[in-house]
Amino acid sequence: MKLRLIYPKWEKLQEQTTFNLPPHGPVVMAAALPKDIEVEFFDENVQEVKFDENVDLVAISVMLTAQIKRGWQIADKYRQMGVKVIFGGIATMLHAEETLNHADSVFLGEAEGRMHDVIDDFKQGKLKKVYNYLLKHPDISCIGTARREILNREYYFHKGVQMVDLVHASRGCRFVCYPCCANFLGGKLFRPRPIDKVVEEMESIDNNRLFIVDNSLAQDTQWEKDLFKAMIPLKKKWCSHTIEDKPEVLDLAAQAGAWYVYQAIFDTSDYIKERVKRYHDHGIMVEGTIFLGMDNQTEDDILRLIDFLLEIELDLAEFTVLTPFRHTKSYDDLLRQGRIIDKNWDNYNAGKVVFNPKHIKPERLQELYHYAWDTFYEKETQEQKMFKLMLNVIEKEIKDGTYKSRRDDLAESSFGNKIKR
Ligand code: B12
Ligand code: SF4
Repeated sequence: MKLRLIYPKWEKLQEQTTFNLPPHGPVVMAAALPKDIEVEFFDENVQEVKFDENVDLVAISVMLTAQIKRGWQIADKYRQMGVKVIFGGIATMLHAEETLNHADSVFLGEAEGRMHDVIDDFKQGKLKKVYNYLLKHPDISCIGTARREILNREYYFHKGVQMVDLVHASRGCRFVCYPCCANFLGGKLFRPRPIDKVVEEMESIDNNRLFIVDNSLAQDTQWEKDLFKAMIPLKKKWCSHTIEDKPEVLDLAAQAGAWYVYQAIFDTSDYIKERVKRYHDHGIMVEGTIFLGMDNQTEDDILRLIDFLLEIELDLAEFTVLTPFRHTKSYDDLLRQGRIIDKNWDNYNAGKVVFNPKHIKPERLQELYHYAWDTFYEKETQEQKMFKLMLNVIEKEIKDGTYKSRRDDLAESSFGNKIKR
C-alpha cells in the first residue's frame, strides 16, 4: 500500500533568516505505521507536492496553525480526485472541528500503537471519521526510532551547513504557561522515554548536531541528569528548550554537548540576566524567545526589553508577537474579552498582530515588532550572530574530535564569505 505523507508549507517570520529543519512529527508517525507501507514524503516547505492519483491514501501532518489552511487546500484537491485523506499532528488536534470539513478522517493524539488499526480500517473501507486518542496516551516505551530515511536530506542545508536533526526524549509538560497549548496536546504529566531508547535513537542519527524538541527538559532533575550522563559518550552537540537552572545539571548538560538553548525572556530582571550568564559560564549559548504584546507590557517596557537583551549579550533573539493559539489560556482570555481581531489562521505565524493588545494599538505593536528585530540585529547582523553560533559548535567538535569538514566547512560556505566581506 502506498501512503503519501505531506507536510504543508507555512509563512516564515520574514525578519528571520530562512532555514528549513527536517520535520519531526511525520517521521515519528511513520515509525508507527506497519512496516510494509510504502511511504512517499513531501515537505512542501522545500519541494513541490505531487498531485496525482497514483497513491492509496494521503496523510497530512500539520504542526502549526499557520499550516492548517494550506493542509485543507491540499486535502480538498486530493479528495476531488477521489483520493482519501487523513489528517494528524499538533495543529490538527488544535483545529479538529474545522479540519473535519476537509478530511475523510481526522486522527487526534499520539500515533504509537494506533496506526495498524487505522490502516486495517482503511484497507477494509471502514476508515473512521475521527480517531480520538487525545486523553489516551500510549505507553511511552512504544515510541520507536523515527523513520528519518523517508526524508530527502539534501533539502536540509542552509548555505552549505547541514541543519540539526530533531529528536525527542519525553512528552507532556507539567508546567502551565499562558501562551502555550502543550498541556492540551500531551497532557500535564511528564512522560520521559526510556533513556536507553533515546540514546539508541540519537546514536543512529547520521548527524552530530541535534535539536532535542522536548517541551521542557527541566521537569525531573534526576531524569535530566541521567539523560545527560548517558549522552556524554555520544559526543553529539545539541540545542533544546530550557535546561534546569542548577549547577550540577548545567555541568552535565555542558559535558553532554549542550550547544545552545531557547530561553523565553519576558522581563528585564536580574534573574534573567544571571540565568543567561550561568548558561554562558557553561559554554552554552542562548537564543531568546521574546513575546511582544503581553498584557503587562507597555511600549516603554518593550523598548527597555530590547536594550536589555543587547546589554546581557544574548546570542540570538527570536521576536514574536503574542499569538492566541487555540487551546491556550491566552486564546480563552482574549476571546472572552472580545480582543481577537483576526481569525485567519494563515496570519497566526507569530509575526502578525491578530489581537488588541492592552496598552498599545495593534498597528503600533506591529511596528515595535519590526523595530525589535531591526534594533537587536543592527550592530551585528543575524548572519554574523549565527556565524558565532556555528563557530561555537565547531570549536566544541574540534575539541572532542567530532568535527567533520564536510559541505558545512565554514571557510568554503557562503556564511564564511559573508563574514570575510
Ligand atoms: C520542532 C518545533 C518547531 C520547529 C519546526 C521544524 C520543522 N521542520 O517542522 C521550528 C523551530 C521551525 C518551530 C517554529 C515555530 N513554532 Co514550533 N514547535 C516545535 C516543537 C518544539 C516540536 C514539534 C514536534 O516535533 N513534536 C514531537 C512530535 C513527535 O509530535 P507530533 O508532531 O505531535 O507528532 C505525533 C502526533 O501528532 C502524530 N502525528 C503527527 N503527524 C501526523 C499525521 C498523521 C496523518 C497521523 C495519523 C498522526 C500524526 O504522530 C506523532 C507521534 O505520536 C513543538 C512543541 C512540542 N514539543 O511538540 C513546537 C510548537 C509546535 N511550535 C509552536 C510555535 C508557537 C512555533 C512558532 C509559531 C513560534 C515560535 N517561535 O515558537 C514558530 C514558527 C514561526 C514561523 N512563522 O516560522 C507551538 C504551536 C503553535 C501553533 N498552534 O501554531 C508549539 C506546540 C510549541 C508550544 N508549546 O507552544 N517549531
Ligand atoms: S511554555 Fe514550555 S514549559 Fe510552559 S507549558 Fe509550554 S511547553 Fe511547558
